[in-house]
Amino acid sequence: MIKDEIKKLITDKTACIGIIGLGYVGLPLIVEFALKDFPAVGFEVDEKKTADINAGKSHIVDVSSENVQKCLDGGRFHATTDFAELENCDVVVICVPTPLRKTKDPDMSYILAAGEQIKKYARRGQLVILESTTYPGTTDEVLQPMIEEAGLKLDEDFLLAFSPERVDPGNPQFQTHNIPKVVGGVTKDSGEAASFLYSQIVDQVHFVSSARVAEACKLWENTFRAINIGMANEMAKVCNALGIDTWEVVRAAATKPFGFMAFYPGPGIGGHCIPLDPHYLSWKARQHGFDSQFISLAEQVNSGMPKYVVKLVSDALNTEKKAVNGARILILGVAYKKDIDDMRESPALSVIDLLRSKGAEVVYHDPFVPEVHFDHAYTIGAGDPLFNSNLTDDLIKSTDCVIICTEHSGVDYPRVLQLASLVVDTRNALNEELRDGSKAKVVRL
Ligand code: SAJ
Repeated sequence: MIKDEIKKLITDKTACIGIIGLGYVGLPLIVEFALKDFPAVGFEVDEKKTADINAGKSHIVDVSSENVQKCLDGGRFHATTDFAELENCDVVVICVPTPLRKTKDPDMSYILAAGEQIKKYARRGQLVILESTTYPGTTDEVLQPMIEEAGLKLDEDFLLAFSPERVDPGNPQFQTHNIPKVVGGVTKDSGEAASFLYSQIVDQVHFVSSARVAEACKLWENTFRAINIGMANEMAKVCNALGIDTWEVVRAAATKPFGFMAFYPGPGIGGHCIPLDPHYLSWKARQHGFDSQFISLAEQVNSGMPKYVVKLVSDALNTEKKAVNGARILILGVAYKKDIDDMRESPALSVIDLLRSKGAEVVYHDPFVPEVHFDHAYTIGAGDPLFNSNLTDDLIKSTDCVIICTEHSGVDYPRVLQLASLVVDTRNALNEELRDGSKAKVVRL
């Protein structure tokens, strides 16, 4: 039985682990296996990333270069762009991006490219696992036929499973080994072999009955977040309309020790997971005649937040007898969330674009982001980057409005409140004490 053959290789730690894609998911994973003395080969299409890793350099915040070097020193790990080495791998884990097309449909090109390489070098005796977040059915409808086209039969020649990545970059409390791992096989043997593999590096493996259950589990996790953030954003508008302090309400609700989980309003949702993952689920549901109203409503509310923020700014300027047109506006924090440098899908980009299309002059200060690029999805500035401005007294004093889009730590908010005339705080970065001592007028979501 191929399951027993693969499990024996894993037990003996002679199973060669191949991982396609050495990004924020693949690199931590392969280092975990290599540090546990498994022979491991990392597959990349990026020559520089490959060379850096083979030189003992990590480009991922959660993986130390020391650990990469330690794996290399063990002589059983290296990175390569030569996919022919897949033939030497007994396990192949796919950790490639799953973005959206402009039409908000799944972009499966990275998974298909990985599948083609696996098919090209497939041989008897391999366990293939997909970790990339995708719609239920991908593993058995897309990957299985590709490998079978190589003349291999599932359960006799190869095994196939899905296990969602749950990496939370920069989270000091949860790293690969202590984040429970959900695993589902296209067949029972596949799921058992994949679970046994992960049990070598993860404290808790949660076995489910199929790859589809595992695929759907991941999408439920992140759709849960998108919808609840959408509700927080809608509650902010309700509280605003009723003249109630949103943040005081959610803080009070969060005192309930059960049956409530706090989410907070903001200028919209960014990142490469939450804005995208729900669309994989709704796309697949639509193929089966079901239209998910919650997902589209959450998308509508969340993607409408930049516009709502700009209206708050416009109304606030109006009270000062100023227009957005011609106003000089400083954005504090442009990364998609606090204390990181990631700009992917950041709502600050939409806020800046909307303000500039209304004639405002926009500058930004973000200690994590040296420059901001706008692609052609935005009205203004495609190809014309904005550069980080130092937070000088003159800069703050020269602005008609400061907008806090991301509440990075270490920003001198008291100084901003003393020198600015108007501050729009979309993240509750300014506590009551700061607000009470402020010379600037403060407007909040
Ligand atoms: N956001 C809000 N209000 C909230 C929470 C988040 O506006 O109450 C915004 C954030 O500012 C950000 C976006 O939503 O722009 C996404 O934030 P996130 O906290 O969900 O962070 P991500 O995108 O890094 O999500 C990842 C996900 N991890 C994986 O998919 C493995 C998510 O499942 C995690 O729960 C999340 O990290 C986390 O908790 O850090």
